Amino acid sequence: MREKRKPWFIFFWISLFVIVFILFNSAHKQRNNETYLEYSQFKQYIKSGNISKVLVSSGVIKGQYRDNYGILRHFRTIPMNDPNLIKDMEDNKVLEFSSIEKNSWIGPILLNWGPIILLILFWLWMMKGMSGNGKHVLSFGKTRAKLVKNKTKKITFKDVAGCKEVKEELQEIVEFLKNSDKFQKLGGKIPKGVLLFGSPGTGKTLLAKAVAGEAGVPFFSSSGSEFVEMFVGVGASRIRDLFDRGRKFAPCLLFMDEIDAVGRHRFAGIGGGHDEREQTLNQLLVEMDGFNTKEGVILLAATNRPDVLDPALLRPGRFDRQIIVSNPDLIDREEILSVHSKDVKLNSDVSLKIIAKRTPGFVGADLANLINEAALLAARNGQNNVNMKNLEEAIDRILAGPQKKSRFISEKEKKIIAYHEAGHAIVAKLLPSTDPIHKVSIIPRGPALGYTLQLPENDKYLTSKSELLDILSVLLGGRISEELIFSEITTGSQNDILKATNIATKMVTEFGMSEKIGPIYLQQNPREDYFLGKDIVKGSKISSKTIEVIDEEIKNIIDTAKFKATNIIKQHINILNKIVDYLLERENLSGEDINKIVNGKELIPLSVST
Ligand code: NHX
Ligand code: ZN
Repeated sequence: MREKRKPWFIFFWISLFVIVFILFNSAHKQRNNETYLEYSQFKQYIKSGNISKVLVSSGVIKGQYRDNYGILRHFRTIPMNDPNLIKDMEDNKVLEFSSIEKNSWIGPILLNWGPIILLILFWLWMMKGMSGNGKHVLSFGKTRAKLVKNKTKKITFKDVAGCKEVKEELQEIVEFLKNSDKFQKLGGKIPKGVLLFGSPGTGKTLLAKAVAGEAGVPFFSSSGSEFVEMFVGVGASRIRDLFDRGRKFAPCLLFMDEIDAVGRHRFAGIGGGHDEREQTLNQLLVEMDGFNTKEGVILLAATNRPDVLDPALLRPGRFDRQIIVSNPDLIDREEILSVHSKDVKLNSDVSLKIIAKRTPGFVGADLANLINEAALLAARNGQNNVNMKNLEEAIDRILAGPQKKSRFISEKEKKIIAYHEAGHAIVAKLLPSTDPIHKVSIIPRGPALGYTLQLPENDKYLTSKSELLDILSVLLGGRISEELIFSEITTGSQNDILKATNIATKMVTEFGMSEKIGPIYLQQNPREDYFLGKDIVKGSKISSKTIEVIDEEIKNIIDTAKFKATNIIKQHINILNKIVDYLLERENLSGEDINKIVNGKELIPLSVST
């Protein structure tokens, strides 16, 4: 153990030493005006008959004697190897003499020091609790990174569906880990750190495992949160330990998930920063600078919040490579679905291509969850395989929560819900720049009493201004429909209003879509984490006059969208009524059903019930 580098341990040992020292001292301390007598003096007193009482224990003799003035006093002396002591005492009329057990001094010590000992025990116990996992107290400065052994099944790039480009970029790291000596000879500079950016669930951890698996090197997995502790120095010490282990096992791959937990921008947030976290981050930077690329240790880190990372981490020589793991596209999703459904029996009606099409924005974890939910639904129904219906229900579950068919809803409210959803549906259908309707339902699901689901035809990365305006009209369509039919509005539209307000606000303050404001970024609190942080400076620069214009423009946009939606619904009130009738009859309508109704066709009558 390098004591110098572990202040925490030094403190621990020093305090232990001091406590033990005090304890021993106290055991031998003078008490009740005891006089210390030399052994020779003691013997003289015995011979002169001045000793009245003697208590012999190992290490000390105590007793009472009469001094020259005849006053009774307590004395203490150190025993010597003196076989004649008892005989002398008997000869000189020492009235009482006895010996006591060796360890009897523990009694008074416990009485005096018990509370302090208890305090220490409590402190140790606290430490133990804080370092978690019931590990030994003294190991709390150690990293908890686990050495992941791929003994049973080695994970390779083949097990990672999609992310083709990412795999290509990571291949370079694999090459280096595999042939670290070859690279060394050529004197090439090898990246020390690779940062993976991507939404949660995109498979960053899996990719890291696959890199280690491909290269056939040890893989240490840890999470940034493990390095954030209450006590200053603990996190830093763990970072050091992680790198020490890495060097021992080189060439190897260190993986740190959620690095934003330690790598957060310093001086952000209330109070200007966190001492412990800052120290941990500094230690990480020091280790990254310190270790030699020749050692063959590569740190792979993952985060979904690149914006909060301290810029120092991203400087050359630290995380040289930054790889973006994007959400899977259509083809990736199909691939991922087939990987996850490998061990699931699928009915012949299942088309993973269609499922992939219906799940834009889903990441790997969502898709795994989707397959699992579908399998559970199939099992619940007693089916022997998973069919398309199970998969569709699973999508809806993930998007909006489980159905609540048993919730009792009065006829009056059902009608309101039906008009609300029909309002969304008709506006969505009749406006030009909207996504096709997938499903309209008045069966409660999750927090919603009813819902209208639209799905884009293809993956989309950009949204135009007219599309946004149409989305706003669709969102407001539900409430407008309620208002037109019942001349009354309900509380149910709060979520629609929230979404509409958010979109309109972004249009004005982020997307530069307002004529009066122009292309100026005016978002005050772009991310909640910066609340009261460094961005308040930027945020407060917006003048109150501009804020007024922002509010005005947001209202303008909403009003325009509302006007458009109102016109559509007013002009097609008979279609609206028709959708509502069908909804009340069937509870669910597909996009195809809506198309037919809008085109004036009748729906195929239901054969049995729903
Ligand atoms: C309530 N729920 O809270 C009742 C139970 C207007 C026919 N008193 O707009 O269900 O009023 O188009 C995510 C998604 C709150 C979060 C939906 C939080 C809905 C939904 C309120 C339909 N469909 N509103 C809609 C609705 C409601 C709510 C949500 C959320 C209603 C409306 C919820
Ligand atoms: Zn709504």
